[in-house]
Amino acid sequence: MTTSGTASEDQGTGDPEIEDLTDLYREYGDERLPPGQRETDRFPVLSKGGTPSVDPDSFAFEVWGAVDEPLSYSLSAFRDLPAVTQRQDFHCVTGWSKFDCAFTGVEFADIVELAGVRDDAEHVLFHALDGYTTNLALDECTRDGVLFAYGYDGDDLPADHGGPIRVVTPQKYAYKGAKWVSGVEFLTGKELGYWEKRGYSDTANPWNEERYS
Ligand SMILES: Nc1nc2c(c(=O)[nH]1)N[C@H]1C(S)=C(S)[C@@H](COP(=O)(O)O)O[C@H]1N2
Ligand SMILES: [Mo]
Repeated sequence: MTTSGTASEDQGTGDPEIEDLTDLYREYGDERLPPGQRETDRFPVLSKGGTPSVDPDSFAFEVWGAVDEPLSYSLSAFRDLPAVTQRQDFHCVTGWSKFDCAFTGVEFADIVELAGVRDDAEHVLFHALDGYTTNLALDECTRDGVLFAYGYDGDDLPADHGGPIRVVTPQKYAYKGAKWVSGVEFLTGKELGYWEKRGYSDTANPWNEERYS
């Protein structure tokens, strides 16, 4: 049913540059489709408000908090960082899942290295240009698949889907992936994000149906 394997033996698209992370579910459950989800071929847009307009020339991606080296990147500097392209699945807490999304971007773990994240950092709060925030434990963010993505299916990430940069979290419900992400704050103590403050799960594991808190 699913393809698996390393990038070099990729069977899904035949593109050796694309790393296949669609078997990541095996760590969490028996089925690729999490319980209570239905698969869709579309890629619906789900936002709490409208799509913010972003000026690519003044946009800055920032990293701050419990770090030795706070960072600030222009969009072009961010796109010059080492990047990966991964095929991964996308699970919205409202019940739809989209398989085989090809996202290109910077691995979260690379940002941890670049910023010199301190040993006492245990949590992360993502900040977005529409005022959205979402939180995760740091050790969840450094797993394979968590990207600051700026490409989708070989093109720039569309604005409705969070361009210029969004977070993707294939092992979590997609509200953990901030669209229009403007920065990431490393924290020693947990702070809840927008939906987490409104009753959605802090941990958000789809294979355990961790939808609400
Ligand atoms: N900044 C921001 N990020 C966000 C949201 C939002 O409203 N604002 N919605 C979240 C939710 S609930 C989901 S399911 C996904 C939807 O991403 P999509 O619109 O690309 O499908 O984005 C998540 N990230
Ligand atoms: Mo969602």
